[in-house]
Amino acid sequence: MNLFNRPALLIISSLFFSAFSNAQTTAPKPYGALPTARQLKWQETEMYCIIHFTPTTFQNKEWGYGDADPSIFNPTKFSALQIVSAAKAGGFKGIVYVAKHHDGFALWPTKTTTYNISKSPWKNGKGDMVREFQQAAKQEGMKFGIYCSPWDRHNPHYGTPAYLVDYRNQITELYSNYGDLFMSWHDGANGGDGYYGGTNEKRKVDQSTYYDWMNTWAITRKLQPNASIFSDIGLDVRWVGNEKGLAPETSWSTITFNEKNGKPAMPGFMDDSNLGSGTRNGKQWIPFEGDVALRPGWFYHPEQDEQLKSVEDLFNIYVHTVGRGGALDLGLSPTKEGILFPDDVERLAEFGNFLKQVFAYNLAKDATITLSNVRGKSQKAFGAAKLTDASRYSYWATDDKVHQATAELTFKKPVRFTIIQLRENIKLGERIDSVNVDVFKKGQWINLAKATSIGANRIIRLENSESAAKVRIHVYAPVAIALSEIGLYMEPKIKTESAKKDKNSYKSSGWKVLNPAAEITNPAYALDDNEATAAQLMSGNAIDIDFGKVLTFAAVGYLPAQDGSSAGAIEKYEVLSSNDGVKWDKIAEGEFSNIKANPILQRIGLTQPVTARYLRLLSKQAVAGKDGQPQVRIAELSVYKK
Ligand code: FUL
Repeated sequence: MNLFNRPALLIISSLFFSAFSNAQTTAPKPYGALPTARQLKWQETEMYCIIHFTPTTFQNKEWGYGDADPSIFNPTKFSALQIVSAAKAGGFKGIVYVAKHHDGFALWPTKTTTYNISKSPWKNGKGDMVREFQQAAKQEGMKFGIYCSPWDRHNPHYGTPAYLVDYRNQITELYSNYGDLFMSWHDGANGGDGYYGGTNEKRKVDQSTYYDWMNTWAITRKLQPNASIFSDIGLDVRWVGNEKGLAPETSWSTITFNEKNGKPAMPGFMDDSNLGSGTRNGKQWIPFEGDVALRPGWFYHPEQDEQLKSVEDLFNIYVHTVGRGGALDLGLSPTKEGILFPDDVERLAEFGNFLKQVFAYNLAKDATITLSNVRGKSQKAFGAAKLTDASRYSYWATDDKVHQATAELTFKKPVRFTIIQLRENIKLGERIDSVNVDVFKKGQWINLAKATSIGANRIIRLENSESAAKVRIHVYAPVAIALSEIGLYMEPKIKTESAKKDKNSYKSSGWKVLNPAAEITNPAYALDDNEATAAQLMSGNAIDIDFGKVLTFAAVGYLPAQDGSSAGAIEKYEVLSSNDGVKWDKIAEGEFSNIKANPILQRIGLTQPVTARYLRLLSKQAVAGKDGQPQVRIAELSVYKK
């Protein structure tokens, strides 16, 4: 060989290789809709708490009507720090404070309405709750966000253009004076009856136009460019479609919002059929938030002190929210004293500790990972080490033409795990269609689990722990893969707290439903102590019960159907009692606030105990179902001694 030709050969070959590897070591082209920088920060937050503490707390209601006297708002032990630090101990990274709920009472000294905190006795009218929470969040190193309800049951102008001016001034104040916000939170519960300056009437708004959201949100963007805008159809974050904190198995971070009656979707005005699932290859990157309260309701109710979610409930919710590519927004409810109930503080700490234990060590770090393809053969840029470095944005990538590939994890000895965690590098979009997780057993690969919609985070939680020395992740995508993390974790055992039954509830054995058979289907289901079944009123609007003997009761309970649909849930009710089943006396009436979004047990406290043999629950308004569906559904009816 001519020695002189060697350098030339080297140059040619290195030129060839660098051209080749350049083509292969550049990042894959982004795919589909992409998150903005603001949304990336939000995705990284993963868990935050929303705090409801307004005069409604003092009324023991879920929705204030707008007529509460400000003098009732007077917490005696208020400590924002106690609340915020409990959230932090739970592993949460931010808080959203409800600066104004549907009752219209402003928790900060605003110029926009006299119905505000300065009229309360708390701190002699010199207090500012929004400031208190902002400062506590700052002190604890938590992010801070604000919820200002668009629906306002106090404002006399609600329903007219003048209210929109007030509302915009409110968010302008809130977004100008309380530092950098990570979230701007609105909901879609709008219009209905209320106090409205003493007129006590029903005001309906056209939710497709009334709030002129695009221009209203322009204020948010200008004043708080880093705040992710949440609503049921938010600009940055969407609602998951229920208040249970549960996203469906497949939940894409991209979505195409469906138009309704030819008009663009707006908060409270939409076809909500794909809120949970999102849309594969949807037009926009708008991942979901799952909101759910630690207690059954968003506000504190002493009768719910024994109904806190357990650590298992909370972890299940975590897996169905954070573990499905969205965020968990957990509702905290301070008591009238202005602090969290001690059990709530304890439960948050238990949950935070549990999470720490689950994710303490990624077993995948102990594996040798073999990849079926590595982009440009560049282990350094896109190889196995990227999969366990706990960085969301470093990633294993395949060549452009390779749309399915495997990552094989081999351990020196079998490892036991209950959780498989996967993340995509979402800066490059939601690329993966699906994955199969296989384990090598008795000489062959066996499928252990499958998943779709990976996105920012996907947690597959196994029902039973699995032990294997070889685990394979098989990934399928329409383009090159960009997977950033593989995690295997073993969760510790949880002490299961059994749900406590209300001791004050009368036993329903021997009770009878009196309605004629033609009116009601499965009447006994309303009294069978089984939450999974429901009696259905096919016509008429009342259910009549005979206790078989005279009872003295101080409260009545109504549980709407628990099958995930709120159709047939009573929204406005009357309760009547009778001693002969002929002459009836009204003993209570009112609304079951928020029952449509959160169909939980409703407890009606009577002004004084009633002694009677017969009970009637009358529906004056119920959540409409599809045509032909029952008018009213009743999973359980109960009465309580206290
Ligand atoms: C809903 C409201 O109607 C509830 O009262 C609660 O504030 C929840 C977080 O949002 O839309």
